[in-house]
Amino acid sequence: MSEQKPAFVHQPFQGIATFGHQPYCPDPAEADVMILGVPFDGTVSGRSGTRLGPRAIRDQSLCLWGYNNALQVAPFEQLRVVDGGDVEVIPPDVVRTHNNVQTAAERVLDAGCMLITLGGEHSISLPLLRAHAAKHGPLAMIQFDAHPDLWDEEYPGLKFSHGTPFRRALEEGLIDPTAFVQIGIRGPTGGPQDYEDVRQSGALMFTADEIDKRGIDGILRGARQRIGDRPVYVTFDIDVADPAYAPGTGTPEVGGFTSRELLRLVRGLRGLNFTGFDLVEVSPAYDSSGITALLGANLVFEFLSLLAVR
Ligand SMILES: [Mn+2]
Repeated sequence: MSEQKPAFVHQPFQGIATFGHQPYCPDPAEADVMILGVPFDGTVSGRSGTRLGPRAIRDQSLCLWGYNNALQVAPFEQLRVVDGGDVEVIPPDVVRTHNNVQTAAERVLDAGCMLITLGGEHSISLPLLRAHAAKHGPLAMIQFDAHPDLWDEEYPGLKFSHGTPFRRALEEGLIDPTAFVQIGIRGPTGGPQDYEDVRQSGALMFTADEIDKRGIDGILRGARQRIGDRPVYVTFDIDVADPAYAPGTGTPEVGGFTSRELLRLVRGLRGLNFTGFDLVEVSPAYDSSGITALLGANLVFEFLSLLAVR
């Protein structure tokens, strides 16, 4: 018999709060996957505070460990995962902050390392998409979100904010509109035009209500059909979850998904040709018992598992 491994003692609250207790390492050449934080909330229109998101997610990630029984993989054993720290942000300057995010992301991708980014607000997906599209070409994208984030302008004359990233991404040719899927959209909008804009963008939109009509498997079937084997970026706004499961976010909308539904939706993406992930809009000041950040940390564990099972 081979020598038995020593019993693993899981001590969540010992040591420095890197993501999932993985080593801090700013060099992507040393890793398969890097976790980066972007503590930026300079453009939010509702409740601010997502700059504290990466830290809260890291805190809650300390309990993550071991084997993912649903996907049958141990991501931290299968992959060299490192925490690369945070991107430098300039709170009042969205353009310079976006440039820093893009530069940091390109550095990771150029080294052949996968990137999972913790926000921060949703505007940061734009520079992340720029970096990923520079490597892979126009991307398929799955957006988990209560809001389409496709506005032209949220504030008159300002093109970059957390309600506009995917309009800009479409204009810049970063997303292939024929392989763009939104899941979980709901809540009041400015008028019927907002949903009409989504349809005209080419996106396949699954509103939150469609889980009752199509079920989780129906949504997954539709999404997978749209995406095929194209390189796909996944952006996950925590407000896709119901506020009962994720109160700690800037723009909560009632009638959202449960944690269990979200885990099934994410796990159901198994086998897609992933290029990168982000998880945004966790705002700890409105959280209760850290449950929003805990859900965020667990979703990142699922993203890692999806990368590990490929
Ligand atoms: Mn969003």
